[in-house]
Amino acid sequence: MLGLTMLGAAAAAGATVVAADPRVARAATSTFVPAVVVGSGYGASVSALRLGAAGVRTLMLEMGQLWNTPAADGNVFCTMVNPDQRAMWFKTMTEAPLDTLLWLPVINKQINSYAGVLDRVDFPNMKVYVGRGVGGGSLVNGGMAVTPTKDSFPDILPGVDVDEMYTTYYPLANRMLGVNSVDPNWWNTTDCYQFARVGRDDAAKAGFSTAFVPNVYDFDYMEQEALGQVPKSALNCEVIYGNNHGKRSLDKSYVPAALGTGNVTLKTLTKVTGIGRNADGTYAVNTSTVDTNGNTTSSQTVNCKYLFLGAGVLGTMNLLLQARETGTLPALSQQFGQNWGPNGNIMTARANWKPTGSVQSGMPTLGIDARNQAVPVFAEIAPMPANFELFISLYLAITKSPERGSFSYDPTSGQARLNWGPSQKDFAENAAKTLFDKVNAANGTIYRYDLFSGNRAFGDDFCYHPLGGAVLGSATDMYGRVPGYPGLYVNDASLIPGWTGVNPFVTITALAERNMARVIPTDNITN
Ligand code: FAE
Repeated sequence: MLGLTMLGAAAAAGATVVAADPRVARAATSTFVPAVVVGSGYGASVSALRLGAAGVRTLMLEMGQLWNTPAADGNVFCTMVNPDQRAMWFKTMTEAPLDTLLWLPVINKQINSYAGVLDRVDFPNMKVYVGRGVGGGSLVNGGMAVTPTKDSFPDILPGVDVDEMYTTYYPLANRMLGVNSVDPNWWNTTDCYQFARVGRDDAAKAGFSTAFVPNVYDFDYMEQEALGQVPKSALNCEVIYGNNHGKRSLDKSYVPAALGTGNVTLKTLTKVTGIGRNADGTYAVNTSTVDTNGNTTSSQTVNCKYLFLGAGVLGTMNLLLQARETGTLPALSQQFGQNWGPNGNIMTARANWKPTGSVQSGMPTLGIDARNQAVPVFAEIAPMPANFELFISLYLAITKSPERGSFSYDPTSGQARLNWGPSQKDFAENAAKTLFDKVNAANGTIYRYDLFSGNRAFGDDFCYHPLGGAVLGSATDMYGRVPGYPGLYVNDASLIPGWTGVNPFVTITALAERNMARVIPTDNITN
């Protein structure tokens, strides 16, 4: 794997002298670039592309690595059934969401500590999964690219122009991300979606309909995998530790488009450790660069006129709360850190007596659509690829839970800490249970208690979809601008107040596109 990588034509220009705010601890070396984007996930890569396309010299800083170099086994990523150090971000054990199988600790494996692709950040009562590397969550996610129903949108992002989103920004996001749909004829006959057909039939028996969902995985490629014509990825147990083929993650869409403008530079394995403001109104961005073993190789302060935070909810919260509480950005409002939600995520599994298939595509294509219920639920029918028959029906439910958490700053660790109480899972869990109790009753099946530690039927203490903390129109203005700090923007999942009704990345992307289309011309963002 690459160590430090600088890509793109527009390396940060030479040092510019600024009158330093004494509260911002500076690195020995400093440089200036007009715009800095923190992170390289959905919000960040949209920001970088649109800045670059507008001619603004921009530096993208990503703490993970660029995943483009095969390791000794010839593959960039490892599989889920045979994980190694590439799986996790500086962990010595993998942390797959299912703890055990038949109560046996056979799922997670010991690994070497390394700058791997999946991270799990643990807080009391809630563990948050995130992707690490160029492309952020797009590297590890299930690729489900779902546009919410127009009716539900006012509840998702109150105050945002619905028509503009559905006529302009959702179509743009879908096009840029390379969203495509499975051929229903192929889906109906292929072995690798037997688990989904069983899930559909079981739901129908309980009176629930299902809906196909698009994906960014190339379904033509998947069909060729099934025919044995190309190297397998979705059909080779690859998802949460990365896909070697087939998936249009951001490092294959937005990020090369941003670099292709000639104005964007990407620096990897480089973490932003603190932000502050200089006396001349520019921002000071402190960075630390590591090698793949975690050894610090350099540190630098980058000064910029425009600072876009796209570090994902946890990364953006860390930077903003640290800045507010240590006084480097003291005027940040108390709204930063509020209104966090896990998109009502609950995972559960049923013990099926019908075979669900020994070969399962890692990419989900179908959801149980109970969005018209008193408590709306959209339950993705998830694969559990293992290369042998498990008789398991697995689901990730997205429920409309009103529960919200908040972040506070922990001065000891220098990190934002998520406050989420032990009973805050209950609403979402009850909504999922109401639905799956009916599915079980209609099919003569029961829950699996052997997959989540502590004999639990519900994985209710982790989420894949963290949302909120810097909510649009509350912490920021309606376009992600940070009040009191001209030139400082938030543009990632932190803007969305806790729930999107479906899987969130198309909404994060569309919203980021909308925000950039407004702020670049209106704020006269130039070099
Ligand atoms: P995100 O993609 O998280 O990117 C943030 C980036 O910033 C990361 O690359 C970080 O390494 C980097 N970063 C953080 N802090 C710093 C720092 N201080 N300095 C430099 N870099 C930093 O942000 N969503 C769907 O819509 N469909 C799915 O099928 C789906 N499946 C998922 C499955 C899994 C296992 C996971 C973990 C997530 C899944 N998601 C899915 C959620 C989706 O990936 C997530 O909502 C987005 O990735 C969030 O996008 P952001 O732009 O907020």
